[in-house]
Amino acid sequence: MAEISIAERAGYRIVTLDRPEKLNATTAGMLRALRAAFEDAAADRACRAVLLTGAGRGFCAGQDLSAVNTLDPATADLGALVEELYNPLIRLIRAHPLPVVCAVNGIAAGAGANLALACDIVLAARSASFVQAFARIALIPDAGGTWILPRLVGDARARALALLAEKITADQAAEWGMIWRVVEDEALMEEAEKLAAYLAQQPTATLGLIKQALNASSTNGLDAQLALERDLQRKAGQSGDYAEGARAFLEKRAPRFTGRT
Ligand code: T3D
Repeated sequence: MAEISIAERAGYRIVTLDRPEKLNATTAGMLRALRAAFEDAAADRACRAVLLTGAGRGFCAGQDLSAVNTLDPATADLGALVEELYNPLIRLIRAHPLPVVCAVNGIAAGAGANLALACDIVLAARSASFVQAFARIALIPDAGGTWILPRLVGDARARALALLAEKITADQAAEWGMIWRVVEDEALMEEAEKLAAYLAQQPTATLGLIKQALNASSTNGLDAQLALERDLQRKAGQSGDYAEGARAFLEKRAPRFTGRT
């Protein structure tokens, strides 16, 4: 069973984690389906943004822990699960050519929190919360958490969040720069869809280049980053969308971007 649902909209797709009775805790099937959904979106020329959210009262409670009863610590290899299921998904979202919006509708725990934080623009409902739940069950933050958290909130806060596994509110997450914005619960999906629809009309190929540059900046020195900006700007400048954007500005009209290079 896929355990996600996908809704088509004009120019974008909504991917919904769909196991509400378990707060959308992830299973192997769900993680594989998610990966396929992001790959399909990247391959579809009509799709120019992706919106990820969760069904029900939670966004995602992290890895489904129900299989732990059959776990044999002597032979367990959670590293294999992380390598096969989480790592490719997180890499895919970070490097995705399209902008990925996340609407966090409720609790985002463990890998569920880090799945949300891997997205490009994260909105959260005022009642949502985030918890790096891993240490409570004697695991380390995965799904990119140890990489992305310190970059978003700084080392001191990342350490406390990971070591204490304390839940923080959406307001606190926004104040710390962990997410983009908090919106009232009842307005979350409307705002998130508005954002995805807006992005879907922008020069999306260039937005993909912007993501590429920002991703590289975490490991590049200034010289390497300047060289990358030169190369990516060359690509951006050769896109029809640049010509259209500049022409529209001069003609004092709204641009009509195609999202192609
Ligand atoms: O394979 C590996 O383990 C490696 C990868 C690890 C990645 C990870 O994500 S590790 C972290 C796993 N997640 C957690 O530790 C969080 C566990 N859940 C919670 O702490 C709480 O459920 C929440 C704080 C998220 C929400 O609390 P609350 O009180 O709002 O809801 P609840 O009553 O605890 O949960 C509602 C139902 O969802 C409940 O089922 P039931 O009793 O009504 O049938 C609960 O058991 C289920 N549920 C919630 N989280 C999980 C889960 N079932 C399985 N796995 C879960 N992670």
